[in-house]
Amino acid sequence: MEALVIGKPNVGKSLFVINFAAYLGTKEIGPWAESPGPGRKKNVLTMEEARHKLVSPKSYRTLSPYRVEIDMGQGRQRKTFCLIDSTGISEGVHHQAEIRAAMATTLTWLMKAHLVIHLIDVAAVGSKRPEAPGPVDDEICLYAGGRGPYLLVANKTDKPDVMDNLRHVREHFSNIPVIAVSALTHQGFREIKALTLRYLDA
Ligand SMILES: Nc1nc2c(ncn2[C@@H]2O[C@H](COP(=O)(O)OP(=O)(O)OP(=O)(O)O)[C@@H](O)[C@H]2O)c(=O)[nH]1
Ligand SMILES: [Mg+2]
Repeated sequence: MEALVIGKPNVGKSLFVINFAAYLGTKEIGPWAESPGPGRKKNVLTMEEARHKLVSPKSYRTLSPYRVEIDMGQGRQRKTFCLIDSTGISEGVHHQAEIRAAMATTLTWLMKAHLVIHLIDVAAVGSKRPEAPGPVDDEICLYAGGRGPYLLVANKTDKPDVMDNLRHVREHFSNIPVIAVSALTHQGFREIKALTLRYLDA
């Protein structure tokens, strides 16, 4: 099973993928390439190296979607799946060809992933920052939610004064549960794990 982590740039997809994978017992990330394209050198990173290299306050840090193999449990209880980190999806057509191509790869994953984990930045609600929830989130929710297993996740709940924003997000997406998480503090990971396991068994 492949679980795609998708959302606008900078919402915390990479930190979520790395920290959730670590929470589930993963010890390394990779093979990972600095940028897309054939013949690029690929590395395996420790979780600490991955946080250092892949997480950044700059938008479009992740240009080369990569898979993280997750192996949970042992023997007959063993469960495996793949988490996929992706490029931020933003409104409109981006002026940089490399970013457009990376977004296209992400949208291809969106069409075939078994589970879609859609992150929004609850701390950015109402701001003019690139990570602020916007029309593209409505479109991802409509498409992925109508297509198959889908989780809508409000990230960065550790940040101050986010409760009003969370209420606003829940009102906006009133027909779907919004799971509050912090990729930084691991808040909400237990719930995401339980739901992911349920979809693995389905
Ligand atoms: N406080 C807080 N900061 C977070 C959290 N998740 C991510 N961040 C920060 O938000 C910024 C963006 O995180 P990334 O994981 O690089 O975001 P991304 O969605 O992968 O970004 P792109 O790859 O550029 O699309 C970084 O500075 C992270 O440290 C969180 O739960 N809480
Ligand atoms: Mg990223």
